[in-house]
Amino acid sequence: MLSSITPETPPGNLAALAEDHYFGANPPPKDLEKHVAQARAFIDYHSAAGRRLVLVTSGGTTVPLEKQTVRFIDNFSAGTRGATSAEYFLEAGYAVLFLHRQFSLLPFSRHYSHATDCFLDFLREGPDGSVVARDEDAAKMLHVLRKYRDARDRNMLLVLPFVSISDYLHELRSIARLMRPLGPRGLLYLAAAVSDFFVPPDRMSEHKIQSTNAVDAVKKVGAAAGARPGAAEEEETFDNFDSSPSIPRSKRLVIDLDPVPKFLKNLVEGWSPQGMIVSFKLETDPTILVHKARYSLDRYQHHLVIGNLLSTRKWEVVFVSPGNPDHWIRVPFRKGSTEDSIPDTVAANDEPLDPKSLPDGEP
Ligand code: 9Z3
Repeated sequence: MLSSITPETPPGNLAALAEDHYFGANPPPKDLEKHVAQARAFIDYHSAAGRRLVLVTSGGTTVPLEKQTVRFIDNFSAGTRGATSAEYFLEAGYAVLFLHRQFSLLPFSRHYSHATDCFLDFLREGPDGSVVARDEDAAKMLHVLRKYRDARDRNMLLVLPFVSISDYLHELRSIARLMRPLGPRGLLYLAAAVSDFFVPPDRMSEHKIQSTNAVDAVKKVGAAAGARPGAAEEEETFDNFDSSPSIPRSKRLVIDLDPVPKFLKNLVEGWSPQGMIVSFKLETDPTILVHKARYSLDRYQHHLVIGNLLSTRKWEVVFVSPGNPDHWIRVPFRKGSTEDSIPDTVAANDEPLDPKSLPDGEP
């Protein structure tokens, strides 16, 4: 497919070709059709009610090293920003489609999972062998429980999981396309920590990558006993990179990754052209954060990039939007976190942000 690219190919066609190539080569997650059916019903329901709907993506994407995946590369994200933001969007009246990394934090239950304390620590034995919340936790638990029940009973929250980077991209593309009829009532809030690199399927081992060559002997016996000629040799030659001066080649694992195509352009121009699109930019080097966020905005022409640094993301973020000066939201040390301010600020601005309307988060 990519062989049809020439120096004259217009940039728009290049993006479409890269999209066809990526989605053709990387198989969809097995539950994609089921998820699409659930997402369609959810979007149609809220669209008919004239409600605003936000797709919140959350958590890290894995990069599998094997097709039958035993090992994968992962990242740090626990899904705190996504899960917390989802609660704020519900509070602001949005229906929330929560596309999250399987087993990462979820709205509402996040208060009692992945915590330093086990959820059982919030409970005690009540009269007659019943289980009740501890007195000191009961008020907060009741508050969270009511919000959770309300969201569930009013069909305001749909939770769909992904695991790998390709699962995530397949799900994102399908859901973003379904959101098209919502026009500007659809908000895409892309907080998931998306891998920049992956192993393409044609270079991925089918089976668990071996750390010793003990299996070679078994294969040779199998080949000698009548297996397809050459099969053992093909397997043996699976080796994903070059040579090392100190460690024998057979003992090393060198991982050779391709860049994940940047699909934000396809999202903005094709999948959901009228939706309001908010992306996050994560860096560790403070000297490049704003520059990278601005670059992303200029390149993809969407509505808002929220920049954050790994080490300070809970206390400060920068809003970068077209035609506006950079706007920092900072929360005082130990007085909440940026999650408390971001969704309200975004929700208050359906259209390109006016910095005058942003809350002053300065300590
Ligand atoms: C973020 O920057 C999120 O704010 C965090 C939230 C992942 C830092 P936690 O889950 O962390 O609360 O622990 N998300 C976007 C990261 C990302 O992958 N952005 C891409 C990039 O930086 C652009 S879409 O290139």
